[in-house]
Amino acid sequence: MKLSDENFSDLVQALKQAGTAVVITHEFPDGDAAGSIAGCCHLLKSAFPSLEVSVYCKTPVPENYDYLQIEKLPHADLSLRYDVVLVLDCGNPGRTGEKSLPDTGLSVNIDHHADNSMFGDLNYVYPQSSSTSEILAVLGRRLLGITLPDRISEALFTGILTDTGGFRFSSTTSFTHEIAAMLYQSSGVDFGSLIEKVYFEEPFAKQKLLARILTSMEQSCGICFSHISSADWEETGATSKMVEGLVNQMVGIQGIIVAVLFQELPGIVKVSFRSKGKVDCQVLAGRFGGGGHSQAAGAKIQGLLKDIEPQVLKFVRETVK
Ligand SMILES: [Mn+2]
Repeated sequence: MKLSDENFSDLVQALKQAGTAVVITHEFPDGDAAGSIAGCCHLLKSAFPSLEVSVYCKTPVPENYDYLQIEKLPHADLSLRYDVVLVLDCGNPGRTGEKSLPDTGLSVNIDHHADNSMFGDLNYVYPQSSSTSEILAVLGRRLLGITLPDRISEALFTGILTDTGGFRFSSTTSFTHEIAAMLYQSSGVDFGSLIEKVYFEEPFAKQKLLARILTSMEQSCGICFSHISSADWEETGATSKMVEGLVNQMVGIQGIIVAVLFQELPGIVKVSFRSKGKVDCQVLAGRFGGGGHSQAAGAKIQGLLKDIEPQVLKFVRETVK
C-alpha cells in the first residue's frame, strides 16, 4: 500500500465519531516514539476539538526531548476504556511494555517496522517510511493541510530527524525530505536550535557515562562492543534516560561494521545494536527476542551481564563472518 493522504479515510471517519482516544508508544521511548505521541496528541486535538486525547508511555522520555513537554499532556489510565486506541511505532502490542492494550472500540496500529504483526483493527504500516512521525505528518497534511501548527511540526520533525540518524540512514528518501520541507513551513519552530538540543546539549552525568563506555570499549572482526555496569550507573549518577545516542559513538568508528552496547539493569540486560548497513540489526536483536530496524535494533534479555555479553557477542561474530 502506498502512503498517501487518502489512506487515512477510515481513521478520520472513526475519529469524527469518537469521544475519547489514547495515544500509546513503546517503552524506552526514542525520538520517534516521543515525537509521535506528542505530535499525534496535538494533531488529534487540533483536528477534533471535542475529542478527549491522552498519551501513555510506560517509561520516561529521554531528557533531550524535554522541549516536547510530554509531561504536560494529559496522561492516560490504561484501565479505562477508550473509543480509539492508537499504538505508535510498535511492531507488536508487547512493545508497549503492557500485557494488553486498553479496552476499545477500535485499535489503530501506525508503524514503520518491517516485522509489524498487523495487530490493529486498522493498520497503517509502511516499512518504507523513515519513521512513524513521517507517517503521522501525512495524516496531519490530510487533516490540517500543509502548514501544521508549530508544536505538531516540532514533534514530528524530532521523530524524523532521530529515526534517520540526522537524515543519514538508508531509510531516508526524497519523500522524507519532502515531508521535512513541509514541516519547515511552520515558521515559529527554530529547527536549528531543535537539532542543537537533540544532539549537542548533554547533561554532565551523560558525558561521564560516555567516558565509561569508551573506556570499556573493545573491538574485534569489525565488531565494537562495550557495556554499562551497575557500578557505572552508580558512580556517574547517569540514568537509563541518558543512554539515547551513545551507541552511535561506537558505530561511527572507522572499520566498524556493527556496534553492540550492553546495559546492566535490575534482572535484565538491555542490548542495543547499530550497523552501518552491511549487517541487519533486526536479525541480531530478533535472535534474543527483540526487534527494530536494519541499522538500529535492541533487545531486553533476562539474566546477568557476565553471562549474556559473551552469548550475544558469539552470535554477532557468527553473523558478521
Ligand atoms: Mn520509529
